[in-house]
Amino acid sequence: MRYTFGIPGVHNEKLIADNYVEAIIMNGAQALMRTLVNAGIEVCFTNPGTSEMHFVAALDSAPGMRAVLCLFEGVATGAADGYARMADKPAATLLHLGCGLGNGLANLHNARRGKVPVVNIVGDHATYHVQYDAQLQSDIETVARNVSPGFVRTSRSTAELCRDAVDAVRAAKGLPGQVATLILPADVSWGAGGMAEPAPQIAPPDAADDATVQAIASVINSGGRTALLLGGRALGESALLAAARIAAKTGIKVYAETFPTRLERGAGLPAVERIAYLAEMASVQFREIDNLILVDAKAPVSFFAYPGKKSYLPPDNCAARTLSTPEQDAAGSLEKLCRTLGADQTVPELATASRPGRPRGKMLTAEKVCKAVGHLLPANTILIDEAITSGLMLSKFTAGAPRHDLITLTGGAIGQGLPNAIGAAIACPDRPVLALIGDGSSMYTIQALWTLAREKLNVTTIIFNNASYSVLNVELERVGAEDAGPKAKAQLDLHGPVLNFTQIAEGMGVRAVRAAETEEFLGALEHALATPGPHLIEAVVPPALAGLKLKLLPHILGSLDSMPQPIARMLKRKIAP
Ligand SMILES: Cc1ncc(C[n+]2csc(CCOP(=O)(O)OP(=O)(O)O)c2C)c(N)n1
Ligand SMILES: [Mg+2]
Repeated sequence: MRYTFGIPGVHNEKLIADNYVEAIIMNGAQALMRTLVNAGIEVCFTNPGTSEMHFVAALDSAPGMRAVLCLFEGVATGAADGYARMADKPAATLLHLGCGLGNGLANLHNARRGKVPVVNIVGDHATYHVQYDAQLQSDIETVARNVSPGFVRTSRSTAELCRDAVDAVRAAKGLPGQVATLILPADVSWGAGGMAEPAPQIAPPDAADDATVQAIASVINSGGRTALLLGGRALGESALLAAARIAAKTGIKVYAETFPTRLERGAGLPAVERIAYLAEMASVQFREIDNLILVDAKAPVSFFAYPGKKSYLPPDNCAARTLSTPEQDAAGSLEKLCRTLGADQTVPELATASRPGRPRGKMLTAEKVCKAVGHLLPANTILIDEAITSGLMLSKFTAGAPRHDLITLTGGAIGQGLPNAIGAAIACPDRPVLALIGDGSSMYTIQALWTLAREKLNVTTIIFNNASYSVLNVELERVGAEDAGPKAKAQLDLHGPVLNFTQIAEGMGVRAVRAAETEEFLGALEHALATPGPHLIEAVVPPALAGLKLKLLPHILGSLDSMPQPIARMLKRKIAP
């Protein structure tokens, strides 16, 4: 606290004198760094340029701030996202003007959709330089607003900088978590007279009020078919336990949103079924629901529009009501509902410990990789799923594995998984991180491997090399795009040259193994999980959905609606458990 200034109630002359001296010698960047550390921000994921040099120089004045260089802005923003998901507090980024921010946008989008806090710091030209419209000049605020709608601010002076930073931290951390963008002109950064600020006070969120809880309890007690839909912060242990108690007491269903920011799961925790990605399958899940209760979640809509198909997934006769909003305390609200329903002593149903056996058969497939993951998953793993079609069986094979956290692609912008792995490993250095990534997805932010190596992070990456944007072949069928010829199909195909991820990884300092056979893969995974530091396993597999399966899928999906519920349910379990 020696460096904080003007704290109400502090009348210690020595402290004030110290601060006065510091204020004279600190520039904006140094004071900003101290303000960030005061606010509990311990890591900055950087990709700097000339306008950020004073911020970079100030890093050495702040022992409490770890700086992690990322070789593309999308890696820095995705790492900040992964960090916050696991640390439950934001990291900072450091990006270079509008172009650097633009490069980082997709993963800031994923963070925004996941309601993840990020303090996004973007350097800018000096305020007086703007009028000359130099080469890198662009409208940063406009770029930022897309991912940072709740807080974009260009700091105008060194004197105001740290108050702006505190406002940014407050905006990022308050619920719902968000990307707060602070634009830092070079002269505001190098200007003298920076004064660090203390951490912002952030009021804890309220639980749902009594009237809302009563009304929802009445809906549940009314006897209609009801489901809870849990999203965001309702997917942590205490919220899940409360929901499972309610389900055990009242017989209602519990669903989780399709792409959780962070889902706690595995043996000893309640197992929740996620809403399916494919709208036709989600409709099967909703078919018998009259009341949908939202807990930090939106009523589900289809990921894309498809000709002739509904966008809004719950059936017309299903009423959606909100127990708690993203601004509120999801777990507290569920616990309150649990007490109101007299379910707080009810024994919840929990996933029992069970692992799949060792996968057999010579040829490796995506399904066998998922089975091997379930077979070997270490306790407390942070499991990152950006495997797209290759991960279809992952949930099934890991349901009874030791307790773990699952991170998924919240905003649908691929290239999230590898950067998330950096952040998650830095947030939780004692936990194993296992990232399952599609070959296509990995190439958006493949430079993340270099940061994994440089920081010596305990991350095992499995890349599914199916030489395809396989899911887009499914989508091609589903949207009914007819007459797709060789030119069209070439846009979804990654042959010629086939990527060699083992060489790519080795070139960035990550130990890598290529496996096309099951035993080879199992050996590589066992070794990677037992040996510290980053590892990459390139799993050479055929596309999970190909040939007859791919041809039949649109027909099966198209006829689900007219099938009896037990058959539709069984098919859903088979295709996307
Ligand atoms: C930023 C971004 N660009 C493009 C897409 C469109 N897209 C969705 S999935 C996909 C291909 C995924 O391929 P891969 O990771 O290899 O998984 P597979 O489909 O083979 O299982 C693409 C290009 C996207 N979702 N996000
Ligand atoms: Mg692929």
